[in-house]
Amino acid sequence: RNKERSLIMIKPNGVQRGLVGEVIKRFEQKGFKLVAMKFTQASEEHMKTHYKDLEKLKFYPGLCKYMSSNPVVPMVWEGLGVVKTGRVMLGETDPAKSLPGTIRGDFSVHIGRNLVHGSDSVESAKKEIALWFKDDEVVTYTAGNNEWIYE
Ligand code: DAT
Ligand code: MG
Repeated sequence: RNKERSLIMIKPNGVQRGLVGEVIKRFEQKGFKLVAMKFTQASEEHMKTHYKDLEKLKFYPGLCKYMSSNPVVPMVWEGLGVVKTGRVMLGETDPAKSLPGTIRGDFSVHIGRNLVHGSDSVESAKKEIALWFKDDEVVTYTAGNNEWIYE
């Protein structure tokens, strides 16, 4: 219980704009638990796999090229309802529809540069986590603040 996981990834523009700490801060302050993180530049092939569901869409080639053009910060966050709540914290896919207070609403303008990725279901989270992290790169530990976050 409370072990749901989501892949949250800071995109190349989040890294370049110095917003890595800001994104991490929001998930930390919410009370979610960081269980994996890396700083890496992915290959275009890797991004094509990550976004496989979108392969028929016109922006897919440009999206995969962009996402592999510079470093990204993929992370695994754990906690009660983290997939759904993580998406709420991100905002809508289109930053113009994202409310202030959300990450995309506060820090981005264009749909193709919306700063951060978040898994859209528990099932896709499992697939994405397996794509970005080896089993032993996801760390099991007890968070010291656990009893202050869950009843
Ligand atoms: P989300 O990232 O909110 O899950 P998605 O899975 O539908 O959105 O699309 C993946 C990414 O592709 C999205 O974060 C930004 C980009 N994208 C989506 N729709 C786009 C569009 N119409 N034009 C350009 N890029 C788009
Ligand atoms: Mg998506």
